[in-house]
Amino acid sequence: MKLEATQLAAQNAPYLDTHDRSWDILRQQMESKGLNTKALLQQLSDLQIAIPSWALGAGGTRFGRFSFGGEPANLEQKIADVGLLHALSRSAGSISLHIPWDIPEDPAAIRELAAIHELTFDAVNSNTFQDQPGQAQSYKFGSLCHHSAEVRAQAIEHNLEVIRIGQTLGSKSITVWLADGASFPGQHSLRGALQRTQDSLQAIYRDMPEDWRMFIEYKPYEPNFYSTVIADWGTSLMLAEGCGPNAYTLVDLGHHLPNTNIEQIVATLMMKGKLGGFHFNDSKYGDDDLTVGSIKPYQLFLIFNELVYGMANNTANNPPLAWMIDASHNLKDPLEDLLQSLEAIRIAYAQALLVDQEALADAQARQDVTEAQEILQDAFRTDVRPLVREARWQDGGALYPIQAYRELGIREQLIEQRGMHTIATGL
Ligand code: LRH
Ligand code: MN
Ligand code: MN
Repeated sequence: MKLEATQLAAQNAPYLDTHDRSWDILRQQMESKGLNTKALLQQLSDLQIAIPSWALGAGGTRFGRFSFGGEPANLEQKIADVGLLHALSRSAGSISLHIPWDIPEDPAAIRELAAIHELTFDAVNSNTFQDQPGQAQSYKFGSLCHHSAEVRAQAIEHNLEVIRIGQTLGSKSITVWLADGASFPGQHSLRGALQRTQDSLQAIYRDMPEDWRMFIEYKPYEPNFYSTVIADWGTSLMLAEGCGPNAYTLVDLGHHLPNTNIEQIVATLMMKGKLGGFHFNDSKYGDDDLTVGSIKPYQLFLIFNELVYGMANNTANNPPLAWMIDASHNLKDPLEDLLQSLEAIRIAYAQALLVDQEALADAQARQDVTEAQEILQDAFRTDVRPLVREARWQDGGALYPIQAYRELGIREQLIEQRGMHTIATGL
């Protein structure tokens, strides 16, 4: 199904007055502080977030997976779902595919379908953390790090195949996340595994098209519980530098040990021009993949504050970032959940755009710690929702996306079309 502009306009009509009143107040407040509201609206409108194909079904854990009903069963339906999210939010303009879960049988037709929904293809993701049917070698003991040259060759070839598939869709980057590691001390040589991973990544990089980028994701633990080969940003950065200028570190918010200062990692990577992309989610304990902003919204704001600063002071020529939501869980309607995440990301970005960077630099130079904190928290505590809503409305989206989604009966229609007992491919 596809939402038409006229449907959304009719849906918005009764709520426009209320929105206008709150927007007027905020606009005046921002203008009195010397902020350029037109520029802010444009910056918000430009922030487009990729939706991973594996987040569209009800997620799960190894303890169970509960169907939500109306979940997408194939790539065409996944594209339609992201199209719905984009029509409502105007902030989900691309989709990120996981191979082999989403191999396009007819790439030209898939591209055409994506264009109908105004979507492009973001980074493609390789998968060497599961064995696929008919595969000659097993990844049980690793892939790019494996002791056996045959396993490594198979994993390298898979990544190159993912790039070739991505090329047929117009994608320009590959994200490599490895489950490789050890669950017990002594299981493998820590140094040997890292060296082999470096060599394998270099082999992929050598054959990657020149206009492509490679994103190297890190994660401290899970599925391995003693050591992960690419455990942290330092290792990822070292590997990226060992590959070349088109390899970058990718930060997934959930892939840090509790209390890690993620905004500092962002600042460091941007200083080096090596931050390639972001996977947004939220967590209380580990890689919980919860809705963005549901647990630590201040952390999200502080991260965006570094991103905004980094983009405005881009001395190391960090390329534009690849933004993606990487979250899936068991409870909510996945599309409602993604709408909440999209909103949380734009809210944090809008708050960060309100930070008076000059005043902050001045307070820092004077060692006025209180003033510096006041400046950050003044921005964070501003209710920017009318600004985010206005940007979305000007772009033709829904004033209140979740409300619109419910009032238009979208899930009910999806269930009617696709059935009640559906399981989407994915994590
Ligand atoms: C595993 C993970 C990782 C990847 C995704 C494909 O932790 O969530 O973040 O990006 O699977
Ligand atoms: Mn991730
Ligand atoms: Mn993860």
